[in-house]
Amino acid sequence: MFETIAIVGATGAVGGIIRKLLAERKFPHKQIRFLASKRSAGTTIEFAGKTYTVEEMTPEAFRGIDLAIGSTPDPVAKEFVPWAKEAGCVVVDESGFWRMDPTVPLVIPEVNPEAAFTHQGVIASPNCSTTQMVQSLKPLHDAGRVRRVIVSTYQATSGAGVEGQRELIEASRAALDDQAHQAKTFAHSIAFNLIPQIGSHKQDGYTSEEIKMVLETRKILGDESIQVCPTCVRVPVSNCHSESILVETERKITAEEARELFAATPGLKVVDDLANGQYPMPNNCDGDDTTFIGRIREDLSCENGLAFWCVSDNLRKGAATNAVQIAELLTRNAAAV
Ligand code: 2RA
Repeated sequence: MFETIAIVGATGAVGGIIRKLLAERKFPHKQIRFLASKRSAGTTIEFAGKTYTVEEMTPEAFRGIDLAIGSTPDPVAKEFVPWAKEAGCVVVDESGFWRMDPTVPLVIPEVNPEAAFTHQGVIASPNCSTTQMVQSLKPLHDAGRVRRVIVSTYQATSGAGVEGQRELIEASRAALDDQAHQAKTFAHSIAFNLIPQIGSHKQDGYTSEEIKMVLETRKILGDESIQVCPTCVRVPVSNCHSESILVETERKITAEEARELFAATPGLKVVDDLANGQYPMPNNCDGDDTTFIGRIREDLSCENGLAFWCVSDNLRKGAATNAVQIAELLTRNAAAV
């Protein structure tokens, strides 16, 4: 057991869910501390019926902490992770900064749990759009080897934090009232609109979010030969990312076999009855730790192609839940040693 645990970025949207999950799942610990930026330091938060004062994140603050779960912007993670390591604290980091560092394992507990135990003080949790896709690719890759993936994402505004969710409501209200509204979090108005850009321009016409889906998928599945062509789109949905995924495998996987493979995979749930209008949608996946799969069908244009639809709560399995599950893995391993 890690005696003293901490949440870094405790006052953010994902930090709040991590706090809730640690309490709900009765994460073993003797002491818990909450760290955040100077701006939030001194405020109080509740955990398991007690009130705690948020501490400022400084190098000294990590002394005495055995395990920290971090959910901060990339530049903050770049700064605090070395402080934590120096203090002997293991970090599960939810930011994007350390994910592609070759010395840092990138882990989805249902997919590559063994990688977590190779850590050198920090374990990264993948980007939300990658996590749900890779969860669904894993059983197909094991059964028939994934060669190529074409994915279009429909990403909720919560991916851009509470400001994104707020902007959806404010922009929608302004549009309904025929009022002008200045987009701040997003590059364009999100009300009654789709924005085919998440992140900055990265390379060859792809955005940073899209390149994450390519590189992180290969790293987690341990296969550099997997080809991924993503298009990431922001949609006027409050929470839960959806993805339309087309997979080409080396060996043909029928829709029936895929349904059985998905159904047998921990962390996935199949909701797939088109005739009766049953498929996953953001509104019925919100608040769930499961990744939902539906609309499973064989590709009409390619012999070994399989198409499906995938929805997951990006704040939970896409962020907080995955990080807490990694921490649980480490705790179980520590108990087993
Ligand atoms: C987004 N995937 O949805 C990002 C958050 N990490 O904006």
